Amino acid sequence: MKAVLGTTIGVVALLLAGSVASQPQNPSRAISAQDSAAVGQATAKVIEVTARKYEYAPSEIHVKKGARVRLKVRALDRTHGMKINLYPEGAAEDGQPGLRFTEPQNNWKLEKNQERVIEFVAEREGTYPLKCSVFCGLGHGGMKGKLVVEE
Ligand SMILES: [Cu+2]
Repeated sequence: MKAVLGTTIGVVALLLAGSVASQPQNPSRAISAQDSAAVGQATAKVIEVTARKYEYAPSEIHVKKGARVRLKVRALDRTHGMKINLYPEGAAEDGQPGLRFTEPQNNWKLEKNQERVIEFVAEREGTYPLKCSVFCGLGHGGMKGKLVVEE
């Protein structure tokens, strides 16, 4: 009984020690995450993109692998959309996506004249097709662009 009690106390002590030990780590991790976010924001590559019937400008967006990218997208003439592939052309569409978006989505509605900020880290090189995801007229199916992540 004594041995069991001793073990129980030992386990509780370990758990307490563990939680105490892990507490200082949590704030520091939060701080370092904030710092890297701040650094990321400071170093994000900002690219302005416009959307209108039936094209994006620029139609090809080039970024460097590893870059944090902030697209500022604006629809000029009516509502459009932008859906960006998570995987590069030719890659198997499973596992880690090649683009890591800060929002859990890869498809945005673009209201006319409202700037939409789309932010991601370009993790894997390749060509990522993007296209309009809101029906906008006869040419909608051809409203496409490319995001090219280069080594
Ligand atoms: Cu469209």
